[in-house]
Amino acid sequence: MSNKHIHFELQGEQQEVAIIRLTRSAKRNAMNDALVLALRALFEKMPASVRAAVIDGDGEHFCAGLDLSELQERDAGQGMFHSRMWHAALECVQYGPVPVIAALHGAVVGGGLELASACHIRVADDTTFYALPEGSRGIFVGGGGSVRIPRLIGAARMTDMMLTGRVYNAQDGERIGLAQYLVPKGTAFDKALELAKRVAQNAPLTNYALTHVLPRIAEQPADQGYITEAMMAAIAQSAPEAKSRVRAFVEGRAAKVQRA
Ligand code: 1HE
Repeated sequence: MSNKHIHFELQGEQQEVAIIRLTRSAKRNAMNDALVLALRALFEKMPASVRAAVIDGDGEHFCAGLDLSELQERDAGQGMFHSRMWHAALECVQYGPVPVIAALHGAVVGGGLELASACHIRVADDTTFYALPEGSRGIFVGGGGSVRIPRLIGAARMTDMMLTGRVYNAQDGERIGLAQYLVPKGTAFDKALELAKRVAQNAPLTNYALTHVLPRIAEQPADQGYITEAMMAAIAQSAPEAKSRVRAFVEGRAAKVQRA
């Protein structure tokens, strides 16, 4: 399933982890239309063995965002469709079949940050920097950034990034919530893979609840959220896998929670 812009491979004993690597390092993994469509197709046709995925970028930078060389010559209608094409692709990442972990390094800018924010876990190495240069290029985010990024860092910080061109370094990015993990230079992929292998061990229904249901609950008014939660809890508990996992703990056969 690899193509010119994306390398795809399966790892793990059961081929349970998909590795998706952007391979346009000469263009700093800038996303042209072909790459956006290929990303969507990958998530739509994920092999059934896959339980978690890692998205990584070749070279020194995770992703320089939209391929600006394709931005010219687009009228308003085409611009709308183009943005909706990004939305459809990144919806497939966020609400696709499995949890997705981004391995961030170097530039995570513009559409690159939009891609990262569609992932469920972000691991950043200490070369990572985050920016939204759309503000200074006279354009606007179009890949779902205005919806997803404020949910990570708040509208005020995103406004500041776009108005002033503010760049967050790796440490500050982790502090404000752009990444959940901060690791030494060159180790983001290894950490992301380790986490993906761990995530892949969860009951698939629990992972589904976390990636598809929790974000919806978070957007619901509290009284509706409690009802949705109760329904999801009931469905999850009734699955045979949940019953056997809980029984394993009660009978002393499952790992305890370890002190952090
Ligand atoms: C590109 C792109 C790109 C690099 N589109 N070609 N994104 C931006 O505004 C980011 C623009 N890029 C940069 O600021 C820098 O390239 C980086 C900080 C990411 C990396 O710097 P550096 O010194 O390692 O690389 P470079 O020399 O700037 O770039 C290497 C090549 O990649 C060069 O092409 P070359 O033919 O001269 O070798 C660059 O032109 C090319 N390149 N970034 C096209 N983005 C859904 S809406 C989303 C809106 C957006 O994402 S706006 C884009 C924001």
